[in-house]
Amino acid sequence: MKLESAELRVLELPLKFRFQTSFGTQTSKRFVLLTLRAQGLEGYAECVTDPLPLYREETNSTALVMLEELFLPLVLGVEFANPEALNAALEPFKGNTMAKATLEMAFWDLWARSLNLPLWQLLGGVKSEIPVGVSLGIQSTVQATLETVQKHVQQGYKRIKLKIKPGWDWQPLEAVRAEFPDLTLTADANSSYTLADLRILQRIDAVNLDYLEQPLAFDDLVDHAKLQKMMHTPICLDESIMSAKDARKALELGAARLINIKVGRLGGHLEARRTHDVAQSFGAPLWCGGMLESGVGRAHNIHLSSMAGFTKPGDTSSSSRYFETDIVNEALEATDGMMPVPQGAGIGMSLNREFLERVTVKKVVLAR
Ligand code: OSB
Ligand code: MG
Repeated sequence: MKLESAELRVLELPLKFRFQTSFGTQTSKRFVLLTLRAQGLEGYAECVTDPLPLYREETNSTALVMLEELFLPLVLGVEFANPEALNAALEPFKGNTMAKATLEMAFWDLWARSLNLPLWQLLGGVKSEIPVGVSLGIQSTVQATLETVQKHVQQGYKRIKLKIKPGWDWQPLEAVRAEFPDLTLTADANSSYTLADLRILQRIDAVNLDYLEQPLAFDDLVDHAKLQKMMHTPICLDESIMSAKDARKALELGAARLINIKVGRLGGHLEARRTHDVAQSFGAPLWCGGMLESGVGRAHNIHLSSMAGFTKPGDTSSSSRYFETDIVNEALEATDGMMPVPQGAGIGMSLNREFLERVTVKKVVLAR
């Protein structure tokens, strides 16, 4: 199909909670939404960057520049038979995987709509509902942590993940474990430790976590491999894995025993699928991460999670947890920890236009 025009919007949605991680605190979600148009149809995707380069290097601003000045001018007016063909056009350019993913994912949505098929089917998904967990930000007290864990356990989430940082790690984890001995519990450090913190990491090792997510720096596979040898708890890598090749190296090196896939971090669904296949070839479990996405990004994550290798609960919890009003009309709500995979064409989402206008901070239209 020939891409006719594109619309980039910067949106800002208030979050229902204050989300604190080892790298910062946010009370709203500011992100780039891309609409691609062809044959009277639209395809949607959102970029997983944030305003600041705290998770990885890319930001909303760098993604906007790359999309507006390089990637979109390159593809508008051009005929692409399938996502593979589009990806080949982006392939020579280094990095910028979050910006690339935005374009690739919107193309998948558009292409699936043109074939009148749900995205999950084109990706090779096999499930009509997926198990989901929840990622809970750093709370101000242990008591508040216990209360929010209790609330989400009652809502049926199949795994609870606590954000941790140096100075706030064994305290909440040991308290939650004491109160919930059988809970599937994990922790995400977002790169905030080094091997010098070994004694604390060994104390965390005794909590019986299902896995510990990204304890060390994003660019340090070697130290993760050293740490994995000193811990029983499996290490799961998130920030470190930007490609299927990264996943292969991490698993080969023993830097991780499982992988968190985020399609928006990996450059798109094709690379996410290759990463899925690499993990499967190592017998490594997989799960789908999240970046506090609106209904557009969330739907992409859910479609991807319908593939067979996603055996552990993802971070794709109910949209209503995050936002009072979402930019999509369709609900994305889990019941007893199971999220249904949308069945409409493409990602199966339509935009709430009136609300979209209200939360738009900036808009750029490109045509060829
Ligand atoms: O590390 O998984 C992460 C949110 C923003 C940036 C990084 C991460 C997260 C989450 C939230 O853990 C997952 C979600 O609920 O979308
Ligand atoms: Mg993470």
